[in-house]
Amino acid sequence: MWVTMQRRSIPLTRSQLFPLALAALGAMPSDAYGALTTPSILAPASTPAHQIYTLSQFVVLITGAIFVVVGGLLAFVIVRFRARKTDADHEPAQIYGSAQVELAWTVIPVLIVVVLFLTTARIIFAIQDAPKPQTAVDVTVVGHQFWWEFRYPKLGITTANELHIPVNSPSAARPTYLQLLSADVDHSFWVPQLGGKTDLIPNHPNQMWIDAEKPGLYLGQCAQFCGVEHAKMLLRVYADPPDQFAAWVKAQQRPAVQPDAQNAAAVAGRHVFETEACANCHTISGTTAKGTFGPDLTHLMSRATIASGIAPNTPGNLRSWIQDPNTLKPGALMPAMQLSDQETNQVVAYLATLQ
Ligand code: HEC
Ligand SMILES: [Cu+2]
Repeated sequence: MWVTMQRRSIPLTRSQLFPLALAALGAMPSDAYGALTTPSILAPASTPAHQIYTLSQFVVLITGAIFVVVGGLLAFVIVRFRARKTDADHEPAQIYGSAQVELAWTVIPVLIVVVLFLTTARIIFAIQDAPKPQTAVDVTVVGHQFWWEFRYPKLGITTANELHIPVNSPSAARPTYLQLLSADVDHSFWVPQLGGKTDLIPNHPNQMWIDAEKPGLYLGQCAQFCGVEHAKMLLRVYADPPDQFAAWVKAQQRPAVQPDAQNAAAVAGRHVFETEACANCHTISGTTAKGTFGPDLTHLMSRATIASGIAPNTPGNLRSWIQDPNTLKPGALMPAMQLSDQETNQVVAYLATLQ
């Protein structure tokens, strides 16, 4: 998806419209990672998403029936009572007031609205009040302009932009409970296949939960305008089978890899990183870098993308990013650090060791 997103043209081109149209038809193209290129509300893969989808089908059914009845009556009246050449040229009989008809067109819509309201409220409470199992994974999500911080307080992990959750199985429920916070302005966490939108509001913690039913990558997006780069604040949620999730947790809990003394560029790169301002904004565990303004880079190389899903995590993109983040993501809140070419190469060599 981000291949399409890197293009900056605002009016949708035909090639961009095509996947959208396909998605609308229910035939949804997927990218190399097997994720739907257009995150779709029509392919739920989590309990809350299924409940929302079922509710939306019910609402479409009722509103569709209203459309058919109203549209049908209208078409019938237009045809049946159209002006004819043989019509007398005086007005037809005018009828004023009919208690029965007026009562009907007031009471029936009120009943329909009450039914829609009650079913919606029932689903909202069913999702919100679902009991939290002991085995649930807790994640604190912090929205930043324009990236996501993910902390697993019980597991002692901090990462960014790519959330890993265990896949759920009916025999061993393992939902993930998200505590949603914001470091600056309003953001909104939305991974359509996994659940509804929930806002991240400063000083107002919100909660939601998700439980992917099959392993895979689910894409999402910040769904609340939060500044110039809001559109490039993408979300990637990896639902891992239990053993893979356990392995990921273990790898993330390790402190950062120390660069091999043989790798002179990486050793020099670490020095540049620790002595330049990088260390004020980024954390790399086991070094003097303890900044929290930007993403934790301790296991940078375990992520497939950088800068909130906007570019693949390759040495080339890391280099462009460090030279000037604005080339990849205009408006990003990381300054161009004016490093020399040599320093940039060293820093990239160091970052590339951070498995
Ligand atoms: C003023 C604070 C600040 C400084 C200084 C800074 N960064 Fe950043 N950095 C950020 C922010 C904020 C982001 C997230 C930007 C976004 O995605 O919108 C970021 C993102 C990154 C990323 C991508 C991380 C990811 O997982 O997506 C890398 C790599 C990075 N910075 C490396 C560096 C290096 C190397 C330096 C020093 C040469 C540096 N940064 C200096 C704030 C800073
Ligand atoms: Cu946002």
